Amino acid sequence: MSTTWNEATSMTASPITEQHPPGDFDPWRVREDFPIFRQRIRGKPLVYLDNAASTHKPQVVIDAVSRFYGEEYSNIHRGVHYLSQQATDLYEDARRTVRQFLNAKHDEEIIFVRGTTEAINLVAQTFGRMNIGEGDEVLISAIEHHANIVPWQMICKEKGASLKVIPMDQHGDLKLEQFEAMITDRTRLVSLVHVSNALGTVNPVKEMIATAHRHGVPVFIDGAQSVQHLPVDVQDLDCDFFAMSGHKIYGPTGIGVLYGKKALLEDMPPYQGGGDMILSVTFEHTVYNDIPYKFEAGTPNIAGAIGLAAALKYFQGHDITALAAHEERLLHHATENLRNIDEVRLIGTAKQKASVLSFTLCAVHPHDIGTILDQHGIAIRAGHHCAQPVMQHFGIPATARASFSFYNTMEDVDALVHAIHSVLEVFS
Ligand code: C6P
Repeated sequence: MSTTWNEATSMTASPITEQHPPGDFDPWRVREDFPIFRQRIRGKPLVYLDNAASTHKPQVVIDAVSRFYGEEYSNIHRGVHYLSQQATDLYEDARRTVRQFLNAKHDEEIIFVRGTTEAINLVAQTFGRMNIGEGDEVLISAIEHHANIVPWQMICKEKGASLKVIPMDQHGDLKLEQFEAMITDRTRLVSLVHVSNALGTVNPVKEMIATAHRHGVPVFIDGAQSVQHLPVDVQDLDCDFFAMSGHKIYGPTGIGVLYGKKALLEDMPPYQGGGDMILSVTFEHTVYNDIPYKFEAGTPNIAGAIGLAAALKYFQGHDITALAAHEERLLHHATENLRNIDEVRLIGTAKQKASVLSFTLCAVHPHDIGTILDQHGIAIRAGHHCAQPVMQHFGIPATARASFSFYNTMEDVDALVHAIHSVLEVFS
């Protein structure tokens, strides 16, 4: 990758696109890698604009998972036989691939989990259980997904601690001027989304992490919506924990990653008990395994990890700044077109955004928008996007959300705009 996280995230929208003129990146070529685009939906070419929910899979990922089950399959860490050793190597190679992708310092800082949701719950139930006490505080933001609210609410309730929320403005930007003052000597953790799934806001997490660290407070970053759009370097960010989901970055479902700094992970108690997370067990006493195995009880999602590694290698085979410039152009084109429609209200107009366009159409419920768009072969998401507090802030029950990937084209955006006009005609 030619751009560091720092460079990419400090750029405003236009410098990325200026560096990469249209034509630098060919989404039509990329689409050939994804077999799903060969089919028609309701007799029409598939216009898939629900990438924030989940992305499609390139053939290399499908092949890696299929090859594992067909030719390489066995359980891991347990057998002395050839297949088990081979499967173990593949699984541990996958960990190394993730480590390189996130630029973590050590392989053992990478823990395979089911996804971002499980990563946050793991930290809440281990780090949180150990470090949060009565009267303590956990600081999150107003633009979090439920996955970064509820696990903290649960542990705060159990411990008699409180959840504090950094507010946002009417654009969906956090009120950063209030952030530092909200950190107190009772703050035990700051947990922030990197890119909002409902609004597209890109939080300046590097600066926020530095601020929290000045007060000695560790920071968890929810990267579910960032790794597929921005270069992420956990050492450069200096985050203490980072979570991502495989299925949102062209990998399989049911696999995700928790990154944690080694010293923190070593101090934390295990999450679940069972096989593989132990060194020795008697009825009286168990000695836990080292990290990362301490946090990977039971047979893990071996095929998922192998598929995720294939997805990350595939993703890294592209120039991420060219890819980001392309996605930015899609977002810009869609935003400008929707802005010109009187009935459209854009929800989320933050200074820096990535790949998400949420909107409402006056007098048309988002579910109706989604249903009519589906008749045009266009997949978007309609609902609260598991971010009900965000909807409450804007005084709406739901939005329609188009979310872009590097395999989307300008023609996809034009189809969206055209279909929105059809929705308005139906309801006029
Ligand atoms: N957002 C969306 O359509 P899981 O389900 O564990 O892979 O990811 C949870 C999650 C956590 N944080 C953020 C910012 C997210 O966007 C998501 C998943 C999907 O927006 C499903 S609700």
